[in-house]
Amino acid sequence: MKEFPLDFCPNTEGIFAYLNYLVPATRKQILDILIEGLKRMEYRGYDSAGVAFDISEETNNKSAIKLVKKRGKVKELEAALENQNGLSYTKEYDIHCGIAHTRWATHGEPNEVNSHPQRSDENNEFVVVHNGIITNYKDIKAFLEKKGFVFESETDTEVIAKLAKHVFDSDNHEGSFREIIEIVVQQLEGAFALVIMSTHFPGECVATRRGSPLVIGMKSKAKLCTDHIPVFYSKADNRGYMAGLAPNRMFSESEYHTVGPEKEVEYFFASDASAIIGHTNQVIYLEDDDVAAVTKGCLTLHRIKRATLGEGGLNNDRKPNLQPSIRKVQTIQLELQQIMKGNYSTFMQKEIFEQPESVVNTMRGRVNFQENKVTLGGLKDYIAEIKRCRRLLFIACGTSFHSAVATRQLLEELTELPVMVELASDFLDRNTPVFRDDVCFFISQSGETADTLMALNYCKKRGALIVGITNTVGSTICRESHCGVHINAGPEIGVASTKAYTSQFISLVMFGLMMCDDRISMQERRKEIIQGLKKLPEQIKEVLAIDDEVKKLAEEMYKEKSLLVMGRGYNYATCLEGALKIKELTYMHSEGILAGELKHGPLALVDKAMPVLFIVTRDGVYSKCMNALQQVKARHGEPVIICNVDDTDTIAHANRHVTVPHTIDCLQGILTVIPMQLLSLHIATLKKCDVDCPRNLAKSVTVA
Ligand code: G6Q
Repeated sequence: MKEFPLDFCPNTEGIFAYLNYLVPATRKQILDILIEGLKRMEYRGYDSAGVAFDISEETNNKSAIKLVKKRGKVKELEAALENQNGLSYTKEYDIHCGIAHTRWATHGEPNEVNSHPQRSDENNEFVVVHNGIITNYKDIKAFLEKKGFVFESETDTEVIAKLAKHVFDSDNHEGSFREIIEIVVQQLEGAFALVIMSTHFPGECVATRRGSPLVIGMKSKAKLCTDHIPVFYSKADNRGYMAGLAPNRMFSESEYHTVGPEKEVEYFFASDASAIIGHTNQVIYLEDDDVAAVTKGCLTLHRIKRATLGEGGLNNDRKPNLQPSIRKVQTIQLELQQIMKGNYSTFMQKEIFEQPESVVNTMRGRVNFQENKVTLGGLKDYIAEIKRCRRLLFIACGTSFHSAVATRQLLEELTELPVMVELASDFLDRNTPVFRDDVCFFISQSGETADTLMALNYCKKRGALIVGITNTVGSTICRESHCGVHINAGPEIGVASTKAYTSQFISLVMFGLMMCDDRISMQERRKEIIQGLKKLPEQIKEVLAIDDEVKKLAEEMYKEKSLLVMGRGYNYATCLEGALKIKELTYMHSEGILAGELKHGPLALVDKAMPVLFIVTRDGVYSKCMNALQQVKARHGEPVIICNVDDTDTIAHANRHVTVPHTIDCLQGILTVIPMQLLSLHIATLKKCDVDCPRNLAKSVTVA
């Protein structure tokens, strides 16, 4: 399976683990808690899920762990758990550890084998759930394969479980669970948060993190013994493996108790507090390289190296930064709902307001603003072939199609190649001729849209080079492409696409810039565009700041039956995309109209009663747009105008207006689309429509 090089992968998976100690719970209750924990993190976006739990009851009390994993949504996993033959759901456990995970594929496509938990062997001696990316997993995998381990998945995570077994077996089963995992994590490079359990240490678990969040919730009828947890320091021995405990003797592990010896307690481990807050608000946030262990109900924290000059750096008075030897128990105040959507009322609103960050993630590691260079890792091996191609075809559906319309003019300019932009369904209906020296781009947020995928297969069969532009790692379009680009917008939950559109738009602009990086005549233009990209995050924030003005517009418009959205040139795509947003969110008729086409028919629609929204910014077609605006006004139209800040000439023609910052012509569509996203959101809210799940629509149209 082809993987695009990942310059940056949003860390969105979900870890959840539950350990009850002297708190009786039936297997059903335990599994419900694990599933509920995953559901609380569904907003993070994922493509598969899995759990691991103890089945020593069914194995005549010989410690054993069962894994159940499913591709797809948590509800599929839940259904699979309900149909496990031979498992008792009423069996009660006084002590039990279970771990669960929702996966957002980074290495290996979304399927059961690649889902977490990942295991050490067929006996599930060590099973682990992991967020993040182990960057040196291939070296570790090669080392373990030499030791006779046989890998079953394509994941990086699997090396963690197998390495734990290797260490356990190498130490003749002497070390504690925590010491084994401390040795394991010292071999890992990259970002991770993980929770691991083992048949050798029933009722125990170890958790650690480096660069990926992990929070521990504590719940007990008994009052917590303390409002902080001491950190025990261990030191690495000369074999790179653990020696005994280090000098920190503030507390001895055996003496220290979170809630007192032999007291009932429950622990919850999660990627974020949203999965815990329903159980307890007493939490500890692990810090990088903390290792948390629960043994006999007691939670202890450990660090492998005390902070040295190099590790913790220097504080203000230039003394070594020694991490404090405690972690405070904190009380989270947030309500669950607030965490999942932040302070936003809907996921769509959250995703609109995430755009200053998502555009940064899209460009991260790809645009060098100092040297005005652009590198898309997933295309660099193919760019020479693409430069020699006969033509570029961009094929997509809906909003993704609009991102291609938005960048067509710029791509023609920068590549000097014929550029075709096609709706996938129509492209297939026409049996469009495709040739071996064509390069076909397939743009898809979900990477699963049936029409787009069928068009991809149609072009692939005809020998064209296939380039995927998607937001979903491991998606079918990802896998079926020869190469491609991840837009890295982060998971988009709202059915109506917003941040994916602007990230697709920018990804295509970056492609165009890459195509002409060696063209002397284009260096000035390239530099202007790259510097324009650099300003976008702040300019997007400026546009988001007019949300209240847009809301007022929505209050004046939401009872209307139709809305015509007009513009041309670089803003034509915004008209199409804005009209689509209005349609799919508010169920109001809306139409994107090319202003140059007005007198060829659409002008007949214009009168005093017909709502018109006109997008006009200071670019090469400004005067033509002003002519069209005059035509609308002459028919007693009363256009709402989206124009540039300080464009007093245009504002003079407007009945009402909102303004956006000025940017380079080819990027203006990123800023003019945002008022349209906000307008559709506010009208939908006023009309009490379901913003995140509009009627009749699905987030990914996987059937043609
Ligand atoms: C737009 C909708 C829809 C979507 C298409 C293509 O707001 O989300 O038009 O853009 O269905 O979906 P993909 O981008 O996932 O292929």
